[in-house]
Amino acid sequence: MTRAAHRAVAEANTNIALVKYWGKRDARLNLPAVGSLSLTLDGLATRTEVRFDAALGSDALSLNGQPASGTPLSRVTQFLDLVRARAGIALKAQVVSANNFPTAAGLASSASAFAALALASTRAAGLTLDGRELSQLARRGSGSAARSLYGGFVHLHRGTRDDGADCYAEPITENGGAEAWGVRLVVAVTSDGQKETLSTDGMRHTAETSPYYAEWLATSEPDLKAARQAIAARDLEALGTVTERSCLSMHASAMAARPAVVYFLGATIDGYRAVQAMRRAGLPAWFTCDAGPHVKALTDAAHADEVAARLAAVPCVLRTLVCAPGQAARIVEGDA
Ligand code: 2P0
Repeated sequence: MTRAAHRAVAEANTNIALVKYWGKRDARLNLPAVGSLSLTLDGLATRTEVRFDAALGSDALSLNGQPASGTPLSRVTQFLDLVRARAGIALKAQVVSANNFPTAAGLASSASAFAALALASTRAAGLTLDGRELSQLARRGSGSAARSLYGGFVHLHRGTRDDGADCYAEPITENGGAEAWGVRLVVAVTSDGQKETLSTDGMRHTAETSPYYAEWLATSEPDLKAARQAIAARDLEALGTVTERSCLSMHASAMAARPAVVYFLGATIDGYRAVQAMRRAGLPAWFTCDAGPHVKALTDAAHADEVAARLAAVPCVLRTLVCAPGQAARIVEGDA
């Protein structure tokens, strides 16, 4: 391996699931219990540099300009161990990662983080993986990260094999396709605090204790099929309808866990009601929400500013953000 091949920098955008992932069928391989379908978002990205260096005695991580230890570092080390095993190297790495949006604010930073880490670390280790292999690797870091390797609409297949070989992400449209269709995702931030229950813990607890978990799982395949049909037909209303029901089914299963996992704040419900009112007023807008309290609304380019203005007027909404479809993860520095 040449010296230059030891370093690479990658960027990946975050994504929002329209058909949700919640629950695992294998925790060790991080295989999801359900497939999921997402939209990669423009303007919300993680940039990660990985440098393997014989002079390092252990992995080191800098996160948003601060040295990181504890769980973030151990997750990165566990992930790099997979890359090192695959590349047949033992070198430790310096990882420098920064988001251009708040970490752990419900905007799925682990998705962009592990997608960028997967791309940068494999390139720095001299590996050349195809998209399917890369998405399988990114999934080991975080399930939603598998989807952030691609732009536009992305389907992460559940797969059925125990080894996970048929669990991988696939782009449904070219980036340009999603852009040309003109969908938009409006994010209404309702809190600057860290979320209460991390996704991994929330979904495990839901699977273990919720009487509605099996019913939630049963919604997934029909919803994925309906979403794919809606995307193929460029039918925003059909896609929005599936988006909203998938989100609410996921949250219903979590809320029925014992004790309950509730991500909603008052502002989340107010935002949901505002989205319902927009539809009554003829605006195309459909609600979704992840493992945090922020309101997200699927709409189109022509109505995105109006949807954002109406969400901004909801009490306790701190700010809004209009996101266009984002591009695939990319190498920005390093050996080509
Ligand atoms: C999703 N979420 O499909 C769902 C909806 C949050 C709510 O994927 O345990 O951080 O690392 O695989 O990817 C967040 O879960 O979970 C997530 P792990 P991840 O976007």
